[in-house]
Parts: sequence; structure tokens; C-alpha cells
Amino acid sequence: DFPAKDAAFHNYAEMTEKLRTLTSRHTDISQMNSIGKSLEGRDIWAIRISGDLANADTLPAAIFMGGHHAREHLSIELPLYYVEYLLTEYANGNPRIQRLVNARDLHFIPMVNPDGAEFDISTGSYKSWRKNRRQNSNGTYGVDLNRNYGYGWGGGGASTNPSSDTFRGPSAFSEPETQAIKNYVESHENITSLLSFHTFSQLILYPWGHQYEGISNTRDKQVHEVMAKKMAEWNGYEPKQASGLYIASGDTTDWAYGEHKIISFTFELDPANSGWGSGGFYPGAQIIPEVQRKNLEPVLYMIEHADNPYRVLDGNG
Ligand code: 0X9
Ligand code: ZN
Repeated sequence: DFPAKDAAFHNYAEMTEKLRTLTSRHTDISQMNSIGKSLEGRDIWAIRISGDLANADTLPAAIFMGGHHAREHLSIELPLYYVEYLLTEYANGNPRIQRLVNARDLHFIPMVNPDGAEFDISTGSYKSWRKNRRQNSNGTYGVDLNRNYGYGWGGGGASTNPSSDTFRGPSAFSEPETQAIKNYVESHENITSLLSFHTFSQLILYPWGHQYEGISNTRDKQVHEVMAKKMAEWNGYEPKQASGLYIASGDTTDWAYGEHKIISFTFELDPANSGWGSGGFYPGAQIIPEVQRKNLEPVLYMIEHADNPYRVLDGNG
């Protein structure tokens, strides 16, 4: 499990229990579904929230995910918190949240890589694990799930070496975890907006990641740029094209935008990638509340604009 000082982080069982409790208290506006099983057989949970679940397929949808990378435990705490926030604020009569939830179909997948996350904490001291727990052909373990998506798969910034921390896998969507995300996203054609939480470096990233060239469609490029800049005003992160960080092929957002024209962002959460002793992947549990708080407005902004993200280009979006 987590080291005692980090007990506030949720392991798989604790996350599952929390999602179960929350959704069972708010059955009128939420559902908990397994979107498939991880390699080791854990359910990958998705929470759906809408004020009109019966007709949710007809409402604009946004999807939020975390935990692609095992050691990025903070990235799980955000989608988990926003599920709790939306359900409790709705029930408490918060008018802004009621209006948003009534008009949207919202999807949260807090832990995409449960096997990796559990492995990382399995001895009680962190292992700095990143990938899933696939046993590879050469006896090593793990495929990098954020190199396994099927748009530009096989390009730069992803390794063909199974021992590498950025191993792309034997083929696009070779892993049950990315397959589950693919199937889920493709079965909800109303999804217009996607946010994948990672750690760390305090960045807001948008396509492309597999090439230095930007999105060629001017409006699509602008909508990502304008939204990233706006969200950066709230969380203080640096907005930039993903390949400006480094080239990487096969990530979630290149696929979601490239294949489905979903407006897509990766947030690299706190801490900053500077200075000593800020903790990197293991910043400590005390950081959780402030990171949840500073990213709340960006999440609500994405939800607000999911009906037509291009509204932000009107100037008063
Ligand atoms: O390398 C990744 O998958 C992400 N960074 S992390 O430290 N969380 O592993 C960044 C992905 C951004 N996408 C590209 N640069 N293509
Ligand atoms: Zn990551």
C-alpha cells in the first residue's frame, strides 16, 4: 500500500469503494460501469454523470481520465475529486453545477492503469513504475499506455524495446487498457472534449505530440490554443503544443483528436519541473487539495464548452 505519510492517496480498492459509495448515493444522476478489465483482471471504472441519464447520449459529452502512468498517483485524485464535487454540489443545490450537469453527459475514468498503480505501491515503498504489467517477449514487464494509442503509432518518441519505459507495445491498441478506452470513447459519439491528467511539470499540452508541425486546420489549432491559454489563467500552468515538450507518438490526445476530432488536452500536474525537493512523481499527500482546487475551473470550463468548444473563438466564450 501507500507509505503511511501518503495514506490520503487512493489505492485501487479505496478508489473503487469511494466511487461505489458516491454513485450509490446519487443514483439519479450517476452510474458506475466497468469499461473492461486490465491485464491482471481489474475492472477499469468509468463514472457517468448527467442530469438526464436516460437521454445522455443526446447531450454534449466530455471525458476526463487519470492514471495512465502507474507512479502518477496524483492524476487519479483529480478525476476522483471532480466526481465527488459534481455529485455533492448538485445534491446541495449549487445552481451552476445543476445547470452544467443537467445539460451534459460527463465521463470520468480515474485509473486507466490499475495494475501499474497497484504494483507501484505493492511493497509499501514506491517503485517509480510507469507502464502496465504486460509480460513482454523478452521477459521484461510493461507497455507504456501513453505510447500505445493508434494515431501515428510507431512514430518518434516511443520505443520498440520492451525494456524501455516508453515501450509502445507490439501493435497499436495491443493492451486491454487502451483498447477499453478506445471502445468506450467510440461508443460515445457525443464526446467533444477530453482531458487526460498526468504528472508532473505544470503544463497544459495539446496536439500534436507525434510531430513538431501544429494542427493544420486553423480553427482546430486555435481552439486548442485559446482554451489552453484560458485554462492556464486558473492553474498557472504553461500552455504548449505537446511536441514542444518532446516528440512522443501514440498518446491519448493525438488519437482522440487525430481520429475523432475531439478537442483534447494533457495536463501535467504539480509540482513544477524545477528546483530540488519538490517531489517529482511523489510530491506528498499534502499537495492533493491545492492541485484539485486549482484545476477545478479548467474542468468546469471544458464541461461548459463541450456543447461547442469553437465558441471560445467568438471572443466572448
Ligand atoms: O510522456 C508522456 O506520456 C507524458 N509525460 S509523462 O511525464 N506524464 O509521462 C507527456 C505526453 C505528452 N505528449 C507528447 N509529448 N506527445
Ligand atoms: Zn504520465
